[in-house]
Amino acid sequence: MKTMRRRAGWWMGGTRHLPSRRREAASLARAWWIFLVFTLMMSGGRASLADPASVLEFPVGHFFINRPAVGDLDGDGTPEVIATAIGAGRSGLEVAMTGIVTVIDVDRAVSGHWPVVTESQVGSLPPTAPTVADLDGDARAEVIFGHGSILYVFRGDGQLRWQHQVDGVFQAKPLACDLDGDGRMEIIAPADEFLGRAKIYLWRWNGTPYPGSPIELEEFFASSPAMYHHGHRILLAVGAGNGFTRPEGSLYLFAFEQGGWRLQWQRRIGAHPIARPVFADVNHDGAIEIVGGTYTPSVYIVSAQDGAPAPGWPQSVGGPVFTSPIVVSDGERTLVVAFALDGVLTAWDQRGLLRWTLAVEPSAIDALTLLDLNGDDRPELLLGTQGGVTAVTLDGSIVKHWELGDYWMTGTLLVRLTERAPVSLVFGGVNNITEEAKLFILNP
Ligand SMILES: [Ca+2]
Ligand SMILES: [Ca+2]
Ligand SMILES: [Ca+2]
Ligand SMILES: [Ca+2]
Repeated sequence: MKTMRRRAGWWMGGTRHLPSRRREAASLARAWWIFLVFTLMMSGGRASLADPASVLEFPVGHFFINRPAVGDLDGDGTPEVIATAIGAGRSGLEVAMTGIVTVIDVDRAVSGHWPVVTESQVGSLPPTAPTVADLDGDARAEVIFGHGSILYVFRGDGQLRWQHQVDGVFQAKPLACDLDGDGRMEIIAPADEFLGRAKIYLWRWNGTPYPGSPIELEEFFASSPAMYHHGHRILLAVGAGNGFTRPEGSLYLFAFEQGGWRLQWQRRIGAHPIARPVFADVNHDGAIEIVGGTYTPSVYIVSAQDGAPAPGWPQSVGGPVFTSPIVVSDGERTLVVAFALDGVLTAWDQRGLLRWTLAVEPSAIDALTLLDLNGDDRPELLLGTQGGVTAVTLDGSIVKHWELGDYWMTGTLLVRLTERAPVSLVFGGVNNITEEAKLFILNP
């Protein structure tokens, strides 16, 4: 089998075997990790496979790393890789932590002021995953993220452009989107408020508050928001809940109309719809659905029109669903794949009929990415696991596992680092023993 041959031919120096010991995956600290790593669904791509694989590793902090982001920070036409992690080490009883943002260019030294370190925040909250977008249209991307109660916007050269402090805590990856079509992007960032109400803040590119900001939700915690352009309207979906021990939770749908957000509907959905929602026409009827996961644990699909559950949904799974489910369709057949905290991947058809389940590592708690690894025009699923990265076919079998040592990996990002380069897999990992955070660039 082609894939097996490739697997046999793959080798990398210094690789260790997957540890047989499985730490208590759901320890509180790890639960925070899981809770905080919200990620984007990736669109499909194609890699050219050449043996052997090579891997580059860059130290970027300690204890925690988010799924990296990519963007052209200096306007030279090639992308840089951006990672947010915890910056400060632990010393004695110190609990204040900084965030650190590191920028990597694989070909040359990065110019500018990177890495940057944020102000200390009390408690061990890590920074959010970074959003990289050209806010002001000068062809140089800005880096946007939250740490503690502060939202930061850095220019591509690492100079602080602006920052804002709020009452709540930023824990979900912000969004950047041109809401009003003026060619400059707005920022949408949810902030959580324990025993209060989560708020969704909106700012213009230059840091001035957007009219109608913030939008208040009823629950404490908000998921990373998802945006969808529907004709001339922009839809915003966000899940919200009151933590892991309380049953309340809602999915909200807002539409951007006449310069402001209007609530279309709010739907009670399980306990804490924590995975970032996904817009997709799951059943090919031309009407959009919203797909997501909850802490309950379940996977839901509802109509974007009114929030009504789609026939056959929700479906129960064996553990909380922090990772956005992925919807794959070949035009006729649709597969909805979700990953739960018990380490099981589950695939259903659009009506919720079970297609397959597959047990992988329980620590794989981040994004699912699609990549056509072997060029057969059917994508494979890529996911970060404890120890490396795993590729799974849409039929539910593991075709490849890259072992990278005793690290807890984030989800993967597919990046063409230069115009002619093949696709690289970019992801973060935290060492299980030393707690060092690293950025990995794997050329498969
Ligand atoms: Ca660049
Ligand atoms: Ca810019
Ligand atoms: Ca705008
Ligand atoms: Ca539909």
